[in-house]
Amino acid sequence: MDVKVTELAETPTGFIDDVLEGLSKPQKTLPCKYFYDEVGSNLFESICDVDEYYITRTELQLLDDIKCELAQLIGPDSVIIEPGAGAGIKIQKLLAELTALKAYVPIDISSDFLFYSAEKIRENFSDIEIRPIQGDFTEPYQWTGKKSLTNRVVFFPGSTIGNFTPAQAEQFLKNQKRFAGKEGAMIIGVDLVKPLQKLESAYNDSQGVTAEFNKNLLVRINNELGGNFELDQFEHTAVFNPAESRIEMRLVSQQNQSVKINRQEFHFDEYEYIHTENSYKYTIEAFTALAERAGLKSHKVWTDDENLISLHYLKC
Ligand code: AVJ
Repeated sequence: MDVKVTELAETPTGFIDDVLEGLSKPQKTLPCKYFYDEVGSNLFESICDVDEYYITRTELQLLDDIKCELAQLIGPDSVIIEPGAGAGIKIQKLLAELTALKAYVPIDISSDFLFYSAEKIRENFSDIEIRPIQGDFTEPYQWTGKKSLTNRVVFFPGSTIGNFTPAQAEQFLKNQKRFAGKEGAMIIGVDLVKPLQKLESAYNDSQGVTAEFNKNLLVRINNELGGNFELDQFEHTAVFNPAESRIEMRLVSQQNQSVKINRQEFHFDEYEYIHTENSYKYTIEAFTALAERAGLKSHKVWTDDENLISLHYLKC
């Protein structure tokens, strides 16, 4: 494969430091970016297929419906940057419609997925320049190529923005705006507020895929950091926190127990939990207001028939 992968500088100690720090807090917590090793990225792809998880399916359909309009807005000779590109399925809908795209820049923390998607896109769209970047997209990134690439569009679908708190999301959008430049734009996918039952079942699927995805964090700590979590002694739950308008994913200790990581011991009371992920839900109005606070102009918003999700075209 002739796709050159750029790596973002990452501190090799990041995982262990983040884990020890997170588990030392009064409310134990682990950063959700560590879900996505190869196993976890595959589990996430499986989540996208479970009946209860409506986001991916609905957004793919919406993208299909509006792809011509989107391509017109993006215009010719653009560069598309996709933070957290994953398997790169959504972008392929757009690539088919775009004329004279200059480059596609997928960014992902999982190098396996990055290679896989870059190769797939290379197969289907041989004339598009692909510049994958491996790393954590919340860190600043930049070009390594000589050409300065203009007409940049940041493509951030899938409600990934929901992993940030609103304050972090605003900061993220500000950073992307600076990166995209004056003529730049952003396409952001947002999961909308809806009845609690529908939200909670999307994160508590009956096949248990989300539970396995959540527990993969403990598997990684055991395998990579010498942890001794007993996987059966933690239970996955996801609850909607209405005050914060977010789903909280948790791993709940089933008994009074201690766990060792790297000779450090952590105590869990019965029912004490590790907070592993936030997934914020917005109204269209609330998200538009957030984007405007970040200095972006809301150009157009689309939603599906059931108002499950929205896609926002924002101008820098
Ligand atoms: C990838 C962050 C959009 O929050 O819905 C899915 C991750 N976690 N099921 C989401 C996730 C549990 C997902 N995002």
